[in-house]
Amino acid sequence: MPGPKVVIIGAGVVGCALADELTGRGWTDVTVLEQGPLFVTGGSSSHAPGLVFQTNPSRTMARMARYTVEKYTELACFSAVGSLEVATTSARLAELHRRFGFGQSWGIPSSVLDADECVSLFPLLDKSIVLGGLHVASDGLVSAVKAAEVQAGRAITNGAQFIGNMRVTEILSDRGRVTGVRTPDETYPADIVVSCAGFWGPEIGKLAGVPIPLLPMAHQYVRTTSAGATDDLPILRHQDRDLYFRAHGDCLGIGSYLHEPMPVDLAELPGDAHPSMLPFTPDAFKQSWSAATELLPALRGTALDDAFNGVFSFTVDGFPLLGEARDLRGFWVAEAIWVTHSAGAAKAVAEWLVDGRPGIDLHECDLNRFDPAQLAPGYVRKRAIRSFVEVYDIIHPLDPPAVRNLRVSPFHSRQVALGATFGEAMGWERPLWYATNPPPEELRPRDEWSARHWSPIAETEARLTRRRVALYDMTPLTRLEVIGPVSFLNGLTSGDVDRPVGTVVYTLLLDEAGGVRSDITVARLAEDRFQVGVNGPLDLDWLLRHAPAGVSVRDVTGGTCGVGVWGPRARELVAPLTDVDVSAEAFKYFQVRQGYLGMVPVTMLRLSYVGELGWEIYTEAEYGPRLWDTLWEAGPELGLIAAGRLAFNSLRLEKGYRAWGVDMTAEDDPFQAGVGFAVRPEARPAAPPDRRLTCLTMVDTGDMPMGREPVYAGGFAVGHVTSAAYGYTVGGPIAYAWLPAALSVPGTQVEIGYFDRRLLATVATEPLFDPKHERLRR
Ligand code: FFO
Repeated sequence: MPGPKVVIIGAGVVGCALADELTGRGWTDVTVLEQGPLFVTGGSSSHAPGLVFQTNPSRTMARMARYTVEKYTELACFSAVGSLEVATTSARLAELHRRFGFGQSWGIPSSVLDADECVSLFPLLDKSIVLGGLHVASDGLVSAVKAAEVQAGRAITNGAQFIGNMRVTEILSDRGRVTGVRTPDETYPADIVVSCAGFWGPEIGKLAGVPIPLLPMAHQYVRTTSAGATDDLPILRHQDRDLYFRAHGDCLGIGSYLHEPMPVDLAELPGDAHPSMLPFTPDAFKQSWSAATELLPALRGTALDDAFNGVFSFTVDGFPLLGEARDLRGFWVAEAIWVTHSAGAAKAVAEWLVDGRPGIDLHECDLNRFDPAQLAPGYVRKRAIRSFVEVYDIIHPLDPPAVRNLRVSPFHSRQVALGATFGEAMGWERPLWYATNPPPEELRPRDEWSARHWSPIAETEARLTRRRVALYDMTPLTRLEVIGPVSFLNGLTSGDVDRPVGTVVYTLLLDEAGGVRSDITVARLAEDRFQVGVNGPLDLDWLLRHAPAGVSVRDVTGGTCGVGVWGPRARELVAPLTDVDVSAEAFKYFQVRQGYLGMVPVTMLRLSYVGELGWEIYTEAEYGPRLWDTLWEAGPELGLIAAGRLAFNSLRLEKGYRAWGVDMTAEDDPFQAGVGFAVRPEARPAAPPDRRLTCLTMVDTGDMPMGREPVYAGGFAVGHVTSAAYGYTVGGPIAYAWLPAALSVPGTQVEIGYFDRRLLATVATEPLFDPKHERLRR
């Protein structure tokens, strides 16, 4: 069985890697069409400088890079010269310690060096400006064209066909399924078309009617004359000045991101052999040159030998675009992938195609991860340009993105009036805290990094939620309306959702291998009508993919809104305002009712991600301000406050509630992740999990991890932190971490790596707060 008929568009390093990975898995009917010549195609691979730095905050990106190194080493296309990132500022040195931590978390060994050690690795450095460095011995250099050629060669041996100078001019489809591609002279029928067109992706996307949110940009690369380099020099980054370096024999190559962003209009690319190598703009390089000579004084005696502005892909969030288009089945994309991740991304896509699921969690890279608003060309452009500018910047996980106020809830003006500081998620503005709430009288110390985009007011908001009642904006939570027989949802969920009308069920979407694709709430509003609370566009995608004819699945998030009204006084607040009987007997935990709140028609779900009595109250957007005001005006006697995401996150961690995509992904099964209770009894495994999402309590030193930090036991990295927050009402910092089951035993002592510090932590019995769920059920 040769597998389905596959056409790959593009024979750059990604297209070739994919052809190799597919044919290696027995899908041998693979045709690769390349608009340029083979294998110096004229795309980004043809001029890629080939530096591979594996360290990345993302575990998925780090693992794709690690596989790329392993594979290209095996194929003799990789030279493991190692890498060195130098720090010339104390902030950068701290950042290198943080990056060392990512390496520990993801299994990429590295070490932080002092200035002397840096110079002995890279003798051309001016020691007087170097404070230290990060050395990754397994990083190095790959020739992208050679890697493409070698992988193509193996694919050809296994049955693939490569055709150069063959431009795809049409994508053929029939009733929402791809059927082939056309070139000027020929038609190539196909069951599956994978666009590996790199920065030309948006053009191919247009042929298919599929928006491809990437922006081609030029960046400067030069080669010096003889600079006293040697081929064994590590690759070098000088992030404080947006530069990188590699040896070419005794010359140096210098890449720069220090210049103004240069977005490229595809229509204006030269039609010659190197369309992606634009003329060098020497003026734009002046600053880079002076920064380069400052770091490497030997460069002062050299000249520029060869220089160009090379075109490559940028995306809004820096992640690649992988997966199948939602609206054109069989049309796949593997784009915005740098050489660094080429083989790893190709392997994941090949597994996804052949096995039906990628071997690693790809939610950060999924083509369908965006809300429609995030596909707007202006949005893509603005955010991609920011990605370019910030490529080597020290990025805090809560730093605001380039585009703000794209989506605001109907409560926005009320929140502004209350002094909200907003964060952003999926285009939505979300209050982090409200300045009109007072900070606590006694301020606890907090380290500079975790104190960014944070306020001590979070403590007040958390405490008052537990003591009185608080309003949380739930509008950004993705909500789907599903209309159809219950068998549809019931076939996709881990637990039974065929419960009486008026019931809400917390349940999981599991993939074919039992991995947690999402955790959702299903509220049965009528026999065949459901409101489903999910974790974003990928869940919509999953339901649409599985929906049979006659079932309607619709994202109703925009156009509706909602508040969480939570705290011990929630019932006192809501009862006088609504015709719904909210007594404990009539409206139980995990039930849903519809009625009015004041004059506003509402759907009320009795559940709480913060672990308190109360309701999520939803309505149509036009009633939003009235909904908020109705609650707010009734609030003063009860001490109602508005509260933000910082308090929310602290409270949910006290309660042990998982955040999908952060604490657990499709790589984890429900029992490892601690949500096995949501799985039907007959589907539970016999063997206990080998690793567990584990609750840790920490000694309060003022240091507060943010997630992704390594966890050490016996001197070795044994796991990583997923989420952490100060638990105000449990009286100390909390971290959740993945640990081997043998260590996931209450009382076990571990250490969390945070910058250059080790923080003591102890495995705790969870949840830390209200383990009997008494507060929710009263
Ligand atoms: N849907 C709604 N309506 N509200 C939410 O906050 C969320 N989520 C995600 C996505 N969907 C949502 C789901 N996460 C619980 C835990 C995690 C959740 C949602 C709810 C929860 O209440 N768990 C309880 C009850 C379980 C049960 O009785 O079956 C528990 O674990 O004890 C927000 O991210």
